[in-house]
Amino acid sequence: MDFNTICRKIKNLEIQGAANVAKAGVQALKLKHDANSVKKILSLRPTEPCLQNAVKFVLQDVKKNYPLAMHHFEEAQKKIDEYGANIIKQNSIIFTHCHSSAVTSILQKAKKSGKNFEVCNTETRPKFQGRITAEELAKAGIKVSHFVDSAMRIALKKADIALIGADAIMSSGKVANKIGSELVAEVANRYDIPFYVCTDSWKFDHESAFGKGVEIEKRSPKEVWEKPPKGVTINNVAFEFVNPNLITAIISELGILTPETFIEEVLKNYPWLKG
Ligand code: RUB
Repeated sequence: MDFNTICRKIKNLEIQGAANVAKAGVQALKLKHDANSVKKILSLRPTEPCLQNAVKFVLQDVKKNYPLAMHHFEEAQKKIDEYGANIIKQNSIIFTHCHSSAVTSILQKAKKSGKNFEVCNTETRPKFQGRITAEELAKAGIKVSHFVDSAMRIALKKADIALIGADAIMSSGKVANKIGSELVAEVANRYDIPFYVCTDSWKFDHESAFGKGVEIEKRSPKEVWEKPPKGVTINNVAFEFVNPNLITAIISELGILTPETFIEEVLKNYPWLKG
């Protein structure tokens, strides 16, 4: 793919999910890294710290660090798969929302290692990323029950654990992910269902892009309602924060850790993410 094609696909969500966006972003960076191109890449999904962090890392030395960044993503996911697949119990039900490559990769790994389980997932309006999840898992031979978003409580009540992805992890331990994620967390807590966030730790946002006062990404109203009646304002909020006290643990390449310990470990392992 050429530079402009990658940028277009990130912008219009043909490439979606924080990790895929970051990987595609650094591929674009490898092709073009003059000041304007860098600015363009960073502007595609401005509230995705994984993209921002990966670009920052690669820009230090494009030739040397591009392969290192790709290697990081690959190796981190292998570890996330190991840790995550271990917590999937035989004959259990897993709930997930939206499409997270970290989550689907864990589930595929668990299936390959002989675990038998079922997944309940929600369609995730307005862009229906839940369908990508359902399709991917079904192709891997995993049984999937698909629900409309407003049936989330019913779907979740059936589950033994909930797994979601992350777009950003703040220094406060708050996790940003697709709209609906804190609702999942609150319902899970109400029914004592363990709630895990599955993520590459490069999604840590030291500057806390959202917390800095930057608004959470609001996408086009047209995604929700093509031609709404006059007087109706569409609020297409794409993400929300999950409070750390609702999170059982964060599953990353650094292990299965509470949000607080996760932040400590990220800063220990990747000091360059601080600045
Ligand atoms: C996708 C989304 C995903 C995270 C994590 O939103 O919220 O849960 O990005 O994904 P969108 P991953 O479709 O708007 O990008 O685990 O693949 O990084």
